[in-house]
Amino acid sequence: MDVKAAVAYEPGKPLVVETIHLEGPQAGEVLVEIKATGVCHTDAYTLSGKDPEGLFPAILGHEGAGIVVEIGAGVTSLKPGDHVIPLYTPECRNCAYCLSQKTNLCQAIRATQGKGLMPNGSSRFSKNGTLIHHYMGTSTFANYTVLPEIALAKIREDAPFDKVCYIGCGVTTGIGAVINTAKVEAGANVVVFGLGGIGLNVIQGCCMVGANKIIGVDINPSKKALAEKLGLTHFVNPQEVEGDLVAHLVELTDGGADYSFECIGNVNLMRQALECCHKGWGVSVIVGVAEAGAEISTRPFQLVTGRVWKGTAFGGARGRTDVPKIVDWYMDGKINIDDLITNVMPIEQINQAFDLMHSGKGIRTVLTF
Ligand code: NAD
Ligand code: AHE
Ligand code: ZN
Repeated sequence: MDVKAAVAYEPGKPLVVETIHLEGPQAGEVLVEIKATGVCHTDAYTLSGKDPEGLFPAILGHEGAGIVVEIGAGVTSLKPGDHVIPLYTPECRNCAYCLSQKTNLCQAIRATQGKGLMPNGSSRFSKNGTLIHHYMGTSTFANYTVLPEIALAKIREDAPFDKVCYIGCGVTTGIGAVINTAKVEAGANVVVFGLGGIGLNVIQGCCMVGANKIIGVDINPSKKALAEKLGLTHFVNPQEVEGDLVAHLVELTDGGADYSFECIGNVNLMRQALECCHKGWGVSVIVGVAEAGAEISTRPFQLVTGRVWKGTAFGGARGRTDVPKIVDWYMDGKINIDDLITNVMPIEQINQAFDLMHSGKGIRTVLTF
C-alpha cells in the first residue's frame, strides 16, 4: 500500500515527507495505522548521525499510538480495531531475558531490530524498489507501519492517541526509571539532571512515590515553572552556582542525594550525577543516551564508598504488561501528560518539531496524521 511517511535519507538533513510503499504484515506481524507520534530526543540523536545503529534511509519515530488494521498469520493477541502503543522494547515473555524477571530488555528480536529490519530479516518499507529501514522496530513517523506482535501493547479505546503516544517512550521512561529502576522510596532526596521530556517525568514519578526534596538541574530557566507544577522543590541553574556544582548539590541534600538521574546524555553530567549522591548508599541512574565513543569516568573510590551507578532503558518497563497500566494512570488523572505536550502539528511540519526541540522551547511536540 502507499503510505505517507517522513523519510530520513541522510544524517543531519531535514526529513522528507512523501509517499512510500509498505508491504502488508507477514507471519507474527501487525499492520497499524499510526494516529499520533511524539518526537523524542533519541530521534534527533539518530538523525544527527551519532548513533552507531543509525541507518539511512529510514523511517524514524518510536513514540506512537494507533489502531490495528490487519494481522499476519499466527497473530493471536491482537485483532483489527484494537488500540495499541508500539514498543521499542518488546515483551515476548519467552526469551531468557523475559523469563529472568530481572530485566525488561527482551532480546527476542533485538538483533534484526538493530539492523532496521523485521525479525525475518527484510524491510516492509521501500521507495521505487529501494529498501527503506525500520527504526527501533517501530517507525512511527508514517501513517501506517508494520510491527512484530510482541512489540505492541494493547490499550483501552477511550484513551486519546495524541496524548498517550507519549507513553510509548518519555512518560514510561521517566516514571519507570523512578519506580522500576531506582525504586525511590517516600522521603528520599532526589536530584534530576535535565528537565526535558524525560526529566519532567522523572519528577512526576518522584512526586508520586512521596520523595522529599526533588532538585532539578537545568541550564534553561524556562523549564522551572512546569517542573515546579509537577513537584520540583528546588531549581538549580549550574550557570548561576558559585563554585562547585556537586558540592552545592551535596549541601542542598544534607550530605548527598539518595537518588540522582541523568536525563541529558552528557558524560560529564553523568559523573556529576554520580558524585552528588550520598556516601554509603546513593544510587545514580543514567537515562540519557550519549553519543558513540563517549565514555563515563569517576574515581573508583566513589563506588568503593557505596555509591551505585545504574542505567535504564524504557524505564525498566515490560511494555505489554506495564504500558496499559500507565495509560490507566493517565485516564484516572494520576499523571499529567497534557501540560508536557506543548505543541501539536501535522506530520508535514515534522522538521519544525525537531527545530523546536533543539531550540529548547516547549517540552514534547506531537505530530498527527
Ligand atoms: P530534551 O531535549 O527534552 O531535554 C534535555 C534537557 O537537558 C533540556 O531541558 C536541556 O535544557 C537540558 N540540558 C542540556 N544541556 C544541559 C546541561 N549542560 N546542563 C543542564 N541541563 C542541560 O530531551 P529528552 O527527550 O528529555 O531526552 C533526554 C535524554 O534521554 C536524551 O539523551 C535521550 O536520548 C534520552 N532518552 C533515553 C531513554 C532511555 O530509555 N534510556 C528514553 C528516552 C530518551
Ligand atoms: N542505538 C544506540 C543506543 C540507543 C539507546 O540507548 N536506546 C535506548 C532507548 S532511547 C529511547 O528514546 C534503549 O532502549 N536501549 C536499549 C537497547 O537495547 O537499545 C547506540 O548507542 O547504539
Ligand atoms: Zn525516546
